[in-house]
Amino acid sequence: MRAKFVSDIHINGPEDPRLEKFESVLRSSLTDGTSHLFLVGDIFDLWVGSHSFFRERYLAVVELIQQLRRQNVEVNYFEGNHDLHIQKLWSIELKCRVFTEPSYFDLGGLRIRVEHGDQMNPEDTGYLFLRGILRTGFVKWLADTLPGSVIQSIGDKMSRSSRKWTSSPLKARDEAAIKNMIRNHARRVRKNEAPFDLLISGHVHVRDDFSWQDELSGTDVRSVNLGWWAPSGGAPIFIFCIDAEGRRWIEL
Ligand SMILES: [Mn+2]
Repeated sequence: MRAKFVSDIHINGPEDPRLEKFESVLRSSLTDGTSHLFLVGDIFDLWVGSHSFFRERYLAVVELIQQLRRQNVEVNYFEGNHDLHIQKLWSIELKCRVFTEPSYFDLGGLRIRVEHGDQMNPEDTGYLFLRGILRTGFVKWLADTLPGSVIQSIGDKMSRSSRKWTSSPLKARDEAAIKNMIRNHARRVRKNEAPFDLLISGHVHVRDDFSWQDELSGTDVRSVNLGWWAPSGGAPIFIFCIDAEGRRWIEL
């Protein structure tokens, strides 16, 4: 068993060097014993609907995913706020599992909750409202119906405005406050929704790794935020991995 967790690459076109890096993660997963791949949202800066436009734009990724699926690697794609309504292509054609809400997995003896993380901040009512609109059937229908070039140009605008919605409340705070929000969210959902040993999220672009002890059972609990793939020259890039060697970060 080897599970890899990747999120928030924000690949913004075929020329983006992060695309090649992502492809190399997929390629190495064909031969290194990877059994589970978790794409935890915002892999692409824009992928809306099941339009052939995006399939062709990122054909090498599509083909690598097909190869992984042929080798029975389980691929779980959590939609982010930049990759939306991807169900038809990614689930029906590519045979991946697509999630739009937090979900739980049993892996390597651990109960793991995975989520993109865009519902993490309950105070961000503006974004949560926008999220509701973006996920309606009407927007899904538009995404599958409009020509790809139109989607791309609407998407560019939406992407900018969604970034405004999501990042302006966060930018005003410092990194420590974002980490607090991640950890508070982990404690809150563990108490109010369902227990887990490990929570893996993304979205906030701040890499975090925090452990604590459950007050009642005394068991160890861990919250991991995957951070993001900063453009070249930025911070180092990490993915998270669970296998026989443990639960660890891998620097790319
Ligand atoms: Mn996001």
